[in-house]
Amino acid sequence: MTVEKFHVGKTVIQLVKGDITEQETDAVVNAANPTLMGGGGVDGAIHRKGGPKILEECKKIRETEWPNGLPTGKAVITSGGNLKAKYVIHTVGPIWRGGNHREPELLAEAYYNSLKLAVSKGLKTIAFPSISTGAYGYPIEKASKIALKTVKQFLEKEDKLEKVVFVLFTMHDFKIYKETAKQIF
Ligand code: AR6
Repeated sequence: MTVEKFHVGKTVIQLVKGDITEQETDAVVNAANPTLMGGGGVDGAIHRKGGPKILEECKKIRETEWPNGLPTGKAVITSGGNLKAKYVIHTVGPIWRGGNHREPELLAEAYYNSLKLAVSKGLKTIAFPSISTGAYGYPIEKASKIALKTVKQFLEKEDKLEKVVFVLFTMHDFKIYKETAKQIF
């Protein structure tokens, strides 16, 4: 099985093995970098499939709201361009530097601020990739605990979301999230 389901109150937490750009949730989250100008991994895939509209909106955000770049842990929203998702929430996870440089706190903020932004826009469903565990080098066992705990804590106080999906790109990553989720939910 490559789909697992858990619940926090009325909200369904789903773990799936798949591609974030194929999700039909209201929003998909982009594991971006502070420039908001695209990159590899999830970021590259989202901009490639979503088309130029997303980048245009990111440029506007840089010109207006965040001229020096989006700080780690913060989140902003654009339309989803050609994606199935209506919106992309761009957040920046921390680069892993051994674990003593506020990485856990900043990773939790990236998830928390993305969820908060989704709720503030009235969205009901959101899909996350495993933020920071690719190019940014965050060990995935540690990252999965923070990701799932942060979502749980958020949903215990906020019941407006119907579904939160974690999209894991490989079977290996999916299994790690599944084991972590069994401990947390
Ligand atoms: N769908 C779901 N997950 C994916 C996909 C996909 N299409 N592609 C990769 N992953 P990364 P980061 C997984 O590197 O670590 C970019 O260049 C991947 O296997 O996308 O936060 C940005 O511009 C990994 O488990 O994000 C930044 O500079 C996870 O998604 C930097 O990388 C995250 O990998 C951000 O690094």
